[in-house]
Formats: sequence, C-alpha cells, structure tokens
Amino acid sequence: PPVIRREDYLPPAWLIPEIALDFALGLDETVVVSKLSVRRNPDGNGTATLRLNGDQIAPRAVTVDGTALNDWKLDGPDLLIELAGDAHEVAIETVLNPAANSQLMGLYASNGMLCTQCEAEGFRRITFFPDRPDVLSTYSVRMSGDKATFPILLANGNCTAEGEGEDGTHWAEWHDPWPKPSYLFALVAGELVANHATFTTMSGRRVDLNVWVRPGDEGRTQHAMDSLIASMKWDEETFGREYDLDLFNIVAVSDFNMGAMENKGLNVFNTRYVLADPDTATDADYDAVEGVIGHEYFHNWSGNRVTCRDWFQLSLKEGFTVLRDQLFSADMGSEPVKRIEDVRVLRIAQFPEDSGPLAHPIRPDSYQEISNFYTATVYNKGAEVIRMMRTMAGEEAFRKGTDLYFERHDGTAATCEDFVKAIEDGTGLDLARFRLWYSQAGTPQVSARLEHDGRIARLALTQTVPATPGQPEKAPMPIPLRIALFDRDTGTHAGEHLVILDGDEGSFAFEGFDKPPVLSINRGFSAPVAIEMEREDEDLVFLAANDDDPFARYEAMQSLVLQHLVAAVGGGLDEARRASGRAAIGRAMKAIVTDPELDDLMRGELMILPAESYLAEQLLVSDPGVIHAEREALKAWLGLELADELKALHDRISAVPYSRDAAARGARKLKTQALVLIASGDAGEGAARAIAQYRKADNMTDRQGAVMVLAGLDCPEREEALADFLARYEGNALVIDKWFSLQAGSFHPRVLEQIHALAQHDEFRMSNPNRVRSLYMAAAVNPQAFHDASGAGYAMIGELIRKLDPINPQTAARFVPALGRWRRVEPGRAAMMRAELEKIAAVPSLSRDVREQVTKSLG
Ligand code: HT7
Ligand code: ZN
Repeated sequence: PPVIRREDYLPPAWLIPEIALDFALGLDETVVVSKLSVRRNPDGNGTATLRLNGDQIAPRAVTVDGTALNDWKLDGPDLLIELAGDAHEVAIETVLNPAANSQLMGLYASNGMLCTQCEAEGFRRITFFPDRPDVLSTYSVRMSGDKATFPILLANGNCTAEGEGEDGTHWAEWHDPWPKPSYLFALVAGELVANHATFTTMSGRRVDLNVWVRPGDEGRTQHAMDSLIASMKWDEETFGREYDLDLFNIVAVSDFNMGAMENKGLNVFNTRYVLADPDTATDADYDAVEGVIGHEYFHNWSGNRVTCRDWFQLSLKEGFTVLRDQLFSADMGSEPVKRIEDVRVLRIAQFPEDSGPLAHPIRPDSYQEISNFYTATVYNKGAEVIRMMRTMAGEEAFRKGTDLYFERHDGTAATCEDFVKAIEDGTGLDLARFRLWYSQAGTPQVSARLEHDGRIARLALTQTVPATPGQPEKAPMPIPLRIALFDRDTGTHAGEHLVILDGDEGSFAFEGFDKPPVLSINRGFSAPVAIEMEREDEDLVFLAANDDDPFARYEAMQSLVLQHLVAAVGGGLDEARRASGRAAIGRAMKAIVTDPELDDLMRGELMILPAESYLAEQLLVSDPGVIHAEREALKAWLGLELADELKALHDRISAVPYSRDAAARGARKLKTQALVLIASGDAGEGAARAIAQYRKADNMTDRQGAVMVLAGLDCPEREEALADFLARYEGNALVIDKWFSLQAGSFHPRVLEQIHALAQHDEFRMSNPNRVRSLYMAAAVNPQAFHDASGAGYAMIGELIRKLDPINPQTAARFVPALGRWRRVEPGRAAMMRAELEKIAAVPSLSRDVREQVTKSLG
C-alpha cells in the first residue's frame, strides 16, 4: 500500500463550496445523488482533472453542468473528471447496500436503523468527493424513506422542511450553515425516541437538545443529557466557547467502531457512552459517559470550527480536545483523582506504544492507513504536550493563547504549527525548542540526583530520548518539572518550583537546607516522562504519607511498589530484602487504609498497585509469567498482612447507602479494592464476602465488583453469580458485554478455556465491535490469558485478527499491537508471538489496516 507523507501536502486543486445530497433510504439499497458546485482553487496546481475519492462504490450516473458525462475515468477507487473551466456543477449517483456494510464506515445499518461514520475517510464510501479535511463545504441534505422503518430522519444543522410522500414514505430536508469537511457529515434514520431539553447560551440563544435512543432505552439517558448541559456551560466559562446552532442532537447506536463522533450538530455515539442508570452502569461508566459527551461537544470548536488541514494534524483537534475533556471532568469531580486516572491510562496505553515498533510522534510523518493513527500517542500524549504549555504559561496566559488560536483560525483547516504559534503569541512563551515534542517520538527518560552540600540542595538532571523507528537520534526537549523539597522533620516544604530541563543536562540549586531534604519531582505529572532516581524506601514511605500534592503521593506509593517488584522480577531480592521491601509497602499501605484524613476516592487510588504492563515497561525484556506471579504474590501478602484492616474497611464501607455523591462513590470504589486484596490473601473469605456483596448489591458498581472477584476464583459462588448476572440482564447488550469481559479478564486458572467457550456462546457476535472487544480485548490485556506459557493466548488473538479482518479491518487492526510487543518479551514467548504475526502477514487478502500494523510490528 502507498505511504502518505506529511511533507507531500499540496492544497486541493478544486474546492467544493456547496454540496446537495439526496438520499432515497433503504436498509438494503440506498440511492445517493450528490450535486457539487466545483470551483477551481486559486491556490491549487491548476490541473483540469477533478479527482474525487471513492471506496468500494461505483458511479451509476455522472453529469457536468446538467449534461450526462460518459468519459469519466476510474483511477483505482477514485473518479476522475476533466473540467474545461473554473466553475462547474457536477452530479453523481451512487447505490449503496448499508446492511452489507460490516466495516461500519460510511452508511451502515445497525439494529434496523441507518447511520453514518465518515471520519476519517468514510464519506468516500457514500459518494465520490475530495474526501480530505481541508475541503470545506456547506451541506444541504434531503432524505426520504419508509416512514414506519425510519420515522426519525436526522442530519447536520437544522431541519428546514419535512413532509409526507407516497406509499407510506416521508422526507426531510436539513441544512447546515457552517462550512465543514466531509468527515463531519452525518445522517441517521430509524426508530428513535428522544430525551429533550433546552440550553440558553451565554448570549441568550435557546438551543434544543436531544439525546436519541432506541425505544425502551430512554430511561437511561438523563446522565448523558446532564453531562451535555454541563459541558456547554463549562466551555463557555472556561474557554469562552459558545454553541453555534439552534439544535444539538446526540444519537446512540450499538454498532460503532470507536467511542463517539463529533459530526456537526449531530453527534453519533456508541451506546456505551450514552446509556447509564445505577442498575446497569458502574461509577466508572458514569464518568466515561460524562467524559465522552464532553469530549465530543468540545470538538464543536476544537475540531469543527477550527478543523485539521490534513490527517497528520490529527492531534491538533484530538490532543487539545482530550485536554479539554480532562479539565472538564476534573472540574466536575475530583481534580487529583482525575489526574491520577489520566496518568494511569497514559502509562498503560501510551508508554508501551512509544517504546514499541508502532511508536510515532504526536504529529506523525507518514501513514498507510489513517485509522491506525487514532492512538494513545495522538490523543493522550497530545493532551500532555498541550498541558505542558499550559503549565509553563499559567492558566490565564494559556487562555489568551487559546482565544487567539480560535480567533485566528475560526472557519479554517489549521495545523499543529498554527496552534503552537497562537499559544506562543498569546502567552509570550518561546516555544522554539518545545516544538520538538510534535516531531519526536519516544518517552524521555529523566535521571534525577539530589545532592546536599552545606545549606544548598542541588538537583542534577539529565535526559535521554530513546531511539524509535525511523528516529535513531533525538535532540533534548524542554521538560517542565514541578518540584518541592521536603523537610523530613516537619513534613512540609517552603514552596513549589517549576524547573525546565532544556538540554541534555541541567543543575538547579536551592538554598536554606540544613539537612538533606526529600525530593518530590514531576508533581502533578507536569511532564510525560519517566523519572529515574535511586530512592530509599523510607523516602517514598515519607512522601506517600506527607506529600501535599496528591499525585505525588500516589506516585511515591507506585514507586515504592515498582522498585520492589522490579527487583523481585529481576531475581535481585534475597529473603531479607524481600521482607524489608514488603514491610515498607505494608507500612505505607496500612497508613493509607487507616488514614482518617483521606477521602475514599483518593484512598482507592493510593491502594492501586502498578499494572503489569507498566511493570514490564521498566524492563528491556521481561518474563510476563514472572511479573504476574510476583505481583500476585505481593497482593496475597498484603491481603494477609492487612487482613484485619481490610475487613474492617470492607465492613465500614459496605454500610454506606447508594448515592451518586463523592463519598458514596469513594466507598464503592474502595469496597471492591478491599475485596480484591482480601480474596488474594484468603480465597474463602474473599468468596464469602464477594457473594454477600453480590446478593446485597443495589447498583452495578457493587455487583460488577463482586463478580470480578468471583470470576477469578475457583468456587461454587462464581457460577451462582455469573448465572444470575446473565439471566438478570438478558437483552441488555451493554451489561452482557460486561459479563463477557469480566470472565475474559479474570485470573482464573482456566481462563483460556473459558474464553474459547465464550466465543461459542449464543450471545457472542463477531459483527458487533463492543462484543468483540468485550471478549477479546479483555483477553488481550489479561496477562494470565494472553501470555499463557503455551502460546495459546497468542494463537487465539492471531486467529481473531485473521477472522475479523474481512469483517471489520479497523477493529481487527486494534489487536495487532498486543502481539507487536514481542521484542520486549522473553525469547520463548517472543518467538511464538512473532510466529503469529507472520501467520497473519501470510494472508494474501489482508486489509491495509492490519497489513500496516503487522508489517511494522515484524519490521
Ligand atoms: N473524532 C472521532 C474519531 C472517530 C473515528 C475514527 C476512525 C474510525 C471511526 C471513528 N469513530 C470516531 C472520535 C473522537 O475522538 O472524538
Ligand atoms: Zn476526539
């Protein structure tokens, strides 16, 4: 497949200021007539050839200025039309079969309704068009169809007319006044009901809001609506951004490749990020709904009003919008807890990507299939990079920068460089070297050393940015680190400093210390780097108990455990050191479990042990079996050592009644965490408490937590809970997804066997991405299943990729990175992982999506 390069960007030769689309809707056959006003771009290359992208479609009729054209050409999937003048009207008819569209890109059928997904290159599966984000058009849409099948007809913008047709049909016309790229086009038709509300914007405009779902689901939409209203208000207050249409529609669909899509005025969502009630959604699900609703809404400015010039600029909209949704969720709940969660996701998903064969900068230089670049790097590291600018500028100056960005680039397709320049001009920062964060991949490693001499504490820092594919040499990047120096006796510090490590090395002196202070570094995770520092256990125990930055407190606890487990995995712990390491962790954990000053949400964060993938990340090559065994052994030791405290904690919080307030949510989070440790130490006690929690549960958080613990145990209570759960939620797809993933993610000794059986279950569907992910993504991230020493886990994921690729290549490609990490795994397993990749590569008809990921992973 051809490689598309950022440096080859050329402006479009032809522009399409207006497009009128007519859809005659049917599930098996939809006829599309597209009328384009085509104008020569004065900044283009002057060619007479109009290239319109297509993908698995054929033109049934083409006219130019009203005259039928027969000498159009196809160049691969693209339609080429020769145009004599500078302005023409081109009309094209295509015929689609939405029911046969299993890729879920373009126009497809889901549960009897029709919907579209056009980002990144789905519009070309509907009609021929210059399907690139820098071609902005005003869209008018007419659709007609059977009224009983499609009672609700929606598209972008406002509904301008509707009426009845013949033979039980009806029609609607929609117009979107805001010029937009084709990836933001959307249409939905089907049987839907709405939760309706209104919002009055800061300038006093009334906006109609609808959350559309399938009949029967409307009782689970209020949280989505509340989140939408909160997002609209927050964006006005925090970024000065007002909504710009009279209508905002959200539609929930059950077959969807990703989380949601920010189509102008008509967001389409995976049901998973819309539907929530206490009986079926956990507290984490509630948070995810709020975060994704916010994310898509915020795109209205960061993505829609200012869009991307080309797909290499994806982080311009995604990184910035992730930062905006993170800040929103922090303001809606607990800021420190949100920060810890975001960093955990970064470390689990992005750090491994950045150190593996698929590493790429947040602004990639080339791609074969753009869908493969909707990554944790572009999204989450992209957000971290912008967050660093905010940290260096301060909140107020940063707002001046974003105001300038929106003002300068409103209505245009912009670049990451435009964004950085606006932040530079708006804040006064010099970001010349900072731009390296956009072009260099790899997680910088910062080593820190603190020396004490007389009354001076001196911090010596060095950085290296590891080599990544195509980037053997790296330049040092500016790294902003928030630090504090603690007095050991008082447990306090004299104020935080922001130091910027701008070269390979830096040294920073701080006066006024009679004794060596304790260093708290990268507070708030001010830079997305890995800090390397030799630390005494006692210093970490001190910070875990005393640091006034909650993130740093969490970090100290993580480092304490990490340091111990890395040594254990490396075989470097004799019995005495193992005992002293465990004792330090036990002391710190006991202090956390019993600290009356801590709120339970934060206590829950502090009690989480580092993930196995993050542990593996600390080692060049590791044995996943040993990592798993050591981490489980520590959990079991903690469960026994703190048995009394954990049981007392579980008893206390089990008495807290259900409510959505922070205290009750904290209690629920902790309840399951306590249960996990209790069960690790004593399976019998764990099973008894888990089944009691299950039977008593009046909400999904408690119920799911109990099933999660039981799913990993070999006990009769496991079967009782799983059978009851399945029967209780029959017909509720999102909860049945949970039933699959709870089992596939468990550490049960026969988990692989169970996953194979689940793949044969009546409820399993290869055509539904949520269901596929619920079984197989849960398995791929479960070390016990995936890294089974026999290689059966790798074979299972390899087979899935080969089976899924012809159905849904985008979803299939998402499973490749798990196998792609073979170089970091011990040789026996590495050979089996590589062999699976080779088996996939040998499939002749592989999609571009999977081919790119597999080739790079083998490379
Ligand atoms: N901007 C949206 C991206 C998206 C997408 C991309 C490829 C294939 C399917 C997709 N569905 C949605 C999601 C977002 O970041 O807001
Ligand atoms: Zn997004």
